[in-house]
Amino acid sequence: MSGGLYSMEARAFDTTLDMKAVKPYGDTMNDGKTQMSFTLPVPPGGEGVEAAKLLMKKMGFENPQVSYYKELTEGFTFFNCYGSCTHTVNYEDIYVPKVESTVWSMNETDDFIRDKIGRKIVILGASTGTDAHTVGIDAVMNMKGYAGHYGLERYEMVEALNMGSQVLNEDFIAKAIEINADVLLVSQTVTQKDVHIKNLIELVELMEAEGLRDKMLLICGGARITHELAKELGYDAGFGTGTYADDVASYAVQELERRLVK
Ligand code: B12
Repeated sequence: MSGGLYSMEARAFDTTLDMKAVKPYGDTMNDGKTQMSFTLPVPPGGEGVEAAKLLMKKMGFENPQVSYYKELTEGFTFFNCYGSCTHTVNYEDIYVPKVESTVWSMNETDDFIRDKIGRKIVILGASTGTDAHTVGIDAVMNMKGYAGHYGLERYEMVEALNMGSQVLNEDFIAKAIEINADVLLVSQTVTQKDVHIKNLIELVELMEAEGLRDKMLLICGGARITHELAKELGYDAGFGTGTYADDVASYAVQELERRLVK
């Protein structure tokens, strides 16, 4: 559902809604009601609850309440809190850069490759550097796919190779050269002091040094990846949570064809 449609429906539901000053909704428009949870390095008890409430106030919540708390391990307590958010955002001012392509089904993409590219396209993927998270790249590449969307290995007109996780950038590039890849898919779950951002940048630098950067489509993805961040880091596109093979394949073939006709 588009943001526009949603706001029309919400406006019809309650005319006090102002899209220039949006805040959380609990049971009355603009009540700001928010549920929040966090862990504090303090023991359970009255002082801990007070600390949680004071923090909620500092974060801009009125009437903070701690509805549940539990000691996780000695000296650490988990808090589940409620409060009314005092801040608002202007929804109408928001601009989010997105990958520009039409999302096709697997069969539509296969047909497009047959008609416009005339050969199978080669896609290499991996979770690179120290990253051991494989579920994301598997979801996009595996034959069986993810949430009812077949992965790239299922596409008739795609030669897909998934190298798995913790693949060194050097090895990834060497494989890309060996199989003459058209598209590189890099999965990166950004954790631990942003070490994975540095790894993403290093791959771009290595490709530039090898004179490869403009010869292959370079795409990254992962839970904290946005298209905006990917572009900043020197990638052609970035995909985040909720991506399916359909999204990536459609974009990749449309972009490859754009480059072919140039
Ligand atoms: C499973 C898991 C692990 C497993 C991974 C096993 C495996 N074989 O993959 C193990 C136990 C190894 C693990 C380890 C760690 N993990 Co972990 N892990 C998770 C967990 C529970 C699920 C991740 C997952 O599989 N998601 C499902 C997939 C389908 O989603 P996805 O990865 O986002 O992928 C989708 C999109 O992002 C996109 N996508 C992904 N890649 C690509 C690539 C391309 C090219 C494209 C186009 C799209 C795309 O498409 C996918 C499908 O829609 C999450 C918490 C959570 N619930 O999300 C934490 C989480 C990701 N892990 C986290 C952390 C911190 C770690 C560790 C650092 C913990 C530690 N201190 O040791 C280590 C790091 C290990 C390492 N060397 O990398 C944090 C990251 C926090 C952050 N963002 O800063 C999380 C969020 C948990 C948390 N709340 O703290 N983890």
